Amino acid sequence: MASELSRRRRRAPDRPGNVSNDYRSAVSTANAVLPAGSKTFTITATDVANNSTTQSGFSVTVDNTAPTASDIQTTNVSAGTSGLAETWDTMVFTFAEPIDPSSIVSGWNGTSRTVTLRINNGGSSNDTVSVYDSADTTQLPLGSVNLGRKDYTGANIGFTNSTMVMSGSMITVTLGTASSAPTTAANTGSMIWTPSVTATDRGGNACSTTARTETGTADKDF
Ligand SMILES: [Ca+2]
Ligand SMILES: [Ca+2]
Ligand SMILES: [Ca+2]
Ligand SMILES: [Ca+2]
Repeated sequence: MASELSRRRRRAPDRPGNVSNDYRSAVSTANAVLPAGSKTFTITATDVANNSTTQSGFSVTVDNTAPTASDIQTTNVSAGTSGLAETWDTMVFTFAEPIDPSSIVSGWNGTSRTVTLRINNGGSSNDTVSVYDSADTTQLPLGSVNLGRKDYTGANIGFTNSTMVMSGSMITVTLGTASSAPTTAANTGSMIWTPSVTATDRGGNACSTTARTETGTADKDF
């Protein structure tokens, strides 16, 4: 795998009026054999008369490791019904390392934003979850979650005005308003999350699509 230099963000100091600038370069592939870890580098500027100056003291992190799925969990809202997907229930996608939020939504910095969580009726197969944009038209590259059971819904449901926020290696989706009523799972199950290769870490390494089963004792989700 090619070594990738992590992209670095530069934020200008806040100016009067709280106008700030955020700039990032494209991913640079520095060297295919650089070992992972912190590396220092210098920048040399040369003018047309060949006068040059070199500035040291810069550093980057080389990341050669593809991100992977670590865990998938749900929570049930306080006083909610376990096994029933409801407003304020959550689904938590945990990666093995922080991923680049802008690989999930272009320009996203990880702060709370509106999305649509869909629970798809699997019919004779298990029900599944996928996450779409706020308009419920474009699927986000959070992959697909097999809910491990068939009785979370009998119809395709979209939870509009759901929210998505990133913290460390976790992306938490909090359910919004259901387009139709889901059903309550009659018993426990274990979810299986298959991530999307479109998600990347900050070094641009594509996520492994190896599926990950919910950790812990089988329980009712949502
Ligand atoms: Ca990595
Ligand atoms: Ca619930
Ligand atoms: Ca179903
Ligand atoms: Ca479960």
